[in-house]
Amino acid sequence: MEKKTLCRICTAHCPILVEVDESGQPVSARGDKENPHSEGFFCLKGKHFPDLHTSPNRLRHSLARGSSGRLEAIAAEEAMDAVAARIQAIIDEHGTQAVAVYMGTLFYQLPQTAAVATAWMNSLRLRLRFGSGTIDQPGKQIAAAAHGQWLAGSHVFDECDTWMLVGTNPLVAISGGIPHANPARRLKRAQARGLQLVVIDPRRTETARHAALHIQPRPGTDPAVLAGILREVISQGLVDEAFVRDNVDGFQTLRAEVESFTPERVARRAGIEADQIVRAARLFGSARKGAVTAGTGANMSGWSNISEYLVLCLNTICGRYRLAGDLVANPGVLTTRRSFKAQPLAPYPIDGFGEPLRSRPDLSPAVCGLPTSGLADEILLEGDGQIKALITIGGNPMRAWPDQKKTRAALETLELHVCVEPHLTDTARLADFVLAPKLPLETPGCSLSTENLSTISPAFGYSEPYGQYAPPVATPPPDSDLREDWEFFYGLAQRMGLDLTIAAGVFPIAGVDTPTSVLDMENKPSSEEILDLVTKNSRIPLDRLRNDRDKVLFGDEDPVFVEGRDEDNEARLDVGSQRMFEELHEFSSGDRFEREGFEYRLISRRMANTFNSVGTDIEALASRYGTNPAFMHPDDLDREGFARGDLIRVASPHGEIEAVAWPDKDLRPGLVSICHCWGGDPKEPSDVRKVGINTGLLISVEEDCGRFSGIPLMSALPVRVAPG
Ligand SMILES: Nc1nc2c(c(=O)[nH]1)N[C@H]1C(S)=C(S)[C@@H](COP(=O)(O)OP(=O)(O)OC[C@H]3O[C@@H](n4cnc5c(=O)[nH]c(N)nc54)[C@H](O)[C@@H]3O)O[C@H]1N2
Ligand SMILES: Nc1nc2c(c(=O)[nH]1)N[C@H]1C(S)=C(S)[C@@H](COP(=O)(O)OP(=O)(O)OC[C@H]3O[C@@H](n4cnc5c(=O)[nH]c(N)nc54)[C@H](O)[C@@H]3O)O[C@H]1N2
Ligand code: SF4
Ligand SMILES: [Mo]
Repeated sequence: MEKKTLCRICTAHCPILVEVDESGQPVSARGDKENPHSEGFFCLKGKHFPDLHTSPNRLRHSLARGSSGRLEAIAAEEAMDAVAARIQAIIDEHGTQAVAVYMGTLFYQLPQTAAVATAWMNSLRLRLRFGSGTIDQPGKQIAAAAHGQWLAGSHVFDECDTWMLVGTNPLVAISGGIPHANPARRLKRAQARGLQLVVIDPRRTETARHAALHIQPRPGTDPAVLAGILREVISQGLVDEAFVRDNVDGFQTLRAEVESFTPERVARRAGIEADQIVRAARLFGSARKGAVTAGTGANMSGWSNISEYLVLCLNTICGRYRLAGDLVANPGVLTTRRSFKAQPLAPYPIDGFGEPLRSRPDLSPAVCGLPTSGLADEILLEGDGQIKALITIGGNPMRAWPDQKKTRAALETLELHVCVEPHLTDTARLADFVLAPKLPLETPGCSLSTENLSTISPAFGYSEPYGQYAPPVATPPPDSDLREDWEFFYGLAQRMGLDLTIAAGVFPIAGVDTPTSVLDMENKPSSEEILDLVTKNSRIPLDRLRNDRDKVLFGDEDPVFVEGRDEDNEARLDVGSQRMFEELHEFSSGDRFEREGFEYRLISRRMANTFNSVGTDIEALASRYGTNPAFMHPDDLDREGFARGDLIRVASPHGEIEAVAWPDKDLRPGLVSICHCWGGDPKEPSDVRKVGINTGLLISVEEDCGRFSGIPLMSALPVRVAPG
């Protein structure tokens, strides 16, 4: 029987139909062609979503490290008893500063998990919370704090005639930039009605192929390219002067700061044609509606904050926002009911939220959270305040954290490591307890996490009022003893005598009071009840989605228009932030990442068939290359004497890896492009052709880390290559 639900591997949350056998096990999946939003779009990973539920690598029981030193099956309730007692003992002896939590990508994709686990951390007053966001695109939050936010939102893709993407490849990552639901088709339609796409990426990506203008710069030079475009927008007279006059401070500072980035100077620094900067400014600035957005490429290559800040400045001086009286394209479905006002939220503090890490006096909690790149060192540094316990939820540190060897050493040092994880990952193998959860097809869910992404960046989230409820459609594997992720935190709270208050939404919405609810700690709420609470006061009640599963678009509700500015609102956006421009000065003074003898640059990329570490152990998803190859331009391969499939060595100033060479004519010469989150445990011998290699081995968490977030240099990293 086929059942309607949502894929939950990545944030696209594609509507799918899952075939379930008589015993309730999911067998196959396909895109839901009747869904008017996605029109059947899904990907190969989604096709194999059922395999994640039935794979032999899936845990059927929780695990605990026994006296033999091996991980052994343990009943879920017993596991919670033991984990609660161990955490409590550590807190009693060392205080809550000895307990840290790492929230990976899946944490944010499961609304009940995010809500209840956060409530548990709040109740314990845990300070040491780390997330994958600080090794992803932390400049977004930092730049937003320096710049302020426009509370009526940005133009959305479907209404725009220009669009600019910096270091992001939405046709593969399906992660924002172009709306998730069928991005290729949306792009095609938008182009048919005249949208001009500009892509800035050192690789001629699947997305760049469709661009009216593709700028292919040296990696790590986005600040130059963006400053150059800003300068041209200003000198070509393309500034939205009325918007700037009414809403923006710092314009003269911005003009002065970008003045030296002439097209010729940018061309030299970025290795491009000067004319491309002039054209990009014209394409972007002269259109009526549009937006520019950046992705991981622009954030991992050394200049996360200033690149994201310049992106916001470009949107702002071109007035790429909705104004009073405009129709709000997506006023929300499952997020908190709110009004949209044509006014700024003034800039707010970037940092100053508490003590720096003990191991890293340069890294303090900032608006993007605590720096995950500092977590391994913080665990390793002995003495007062050392972290004794780590709880990992929906993440895979051994694959994802930069500096894999240090990560391993840190995980081994812990007194207690608890993973909430459905698969026996490299990280789970090192844990003391693995709490085995049900997977999304076995639990109720909804599209809230993806809708809520709109709070993170322009061009994220849904561009239309879309919402879907996803009931449980499969039963957990036979003879399993699993709980939903959130139930583990509820169970720990009960055992530790904690009260839980959960907040609606997954990410807070600027300018909106988040509704909260106190949980009954005696009679456990159901998962459906938790869903009701995380969608409390939503514009469309979740029950309506439950009761009519075919209705997923809510554009026929009363339209919502942008309201005028509050009378007492005097806030202004800031395009002249000195703290941000300090980074542009540093950038201007030369290439601080250059290292003699390392003539190539390693850049990041995503592979279509795997999602970070997810799917790397599923044959059908890994088999295209069997590994994560080291892509190089064919001319570079010839020059080095490498052929397709050769083993080569790639060395950075911090480490060396063996990888499989692969030609990619779409790369700018001088680059090596390797996908992250592959590779086994560095302490155990493994075949790179079968398990791939971890690029985290090349990355340093000590040098070249970004200000405020600590994001290491994970793209544009200097490397050299040699035969394997
Ligand atoms: N060198 C380098 N490193 C990188 C990057 C890079 O480009 N280059 N990219 C970075 C980025 S952008 C990110 S976001 C991070 C990703 O960092 P992580 O989030 O730490 O890594 P993932 O592989 O996404 O981890 C997801 C985990 O969730 C588990 N999981 C799946 N379903 C469920 C579920 O229902 N419940 C629970 N509890 N767990 C589940 C999966 O098995 C998997 O182990 O990696 C970063 N690391
Ligand atoms: N299939 C698949 N989808 C995914 C993921 C996955 O692993 N697989 N991961 C998910 C996650 S966690 C995230 S955060 C998102 C990320 O989504 P995106 O940010 O879109 O990630 P990528 O597809 O890697 O695109 C980054 C691009 O940046 C380019 N780049 C590298 N260095 C530079 C630079 O210095 N400057 C510029 N301008 N470009 C540069 C690369 O060539 C690459 O094309 O994707 C999500 N979706
Ligand atoms: S893009 Fe693929 S992995 Fe992501 S939600 Fe859709 S089907 Fe699942
Ligand atoms: Mo990410």
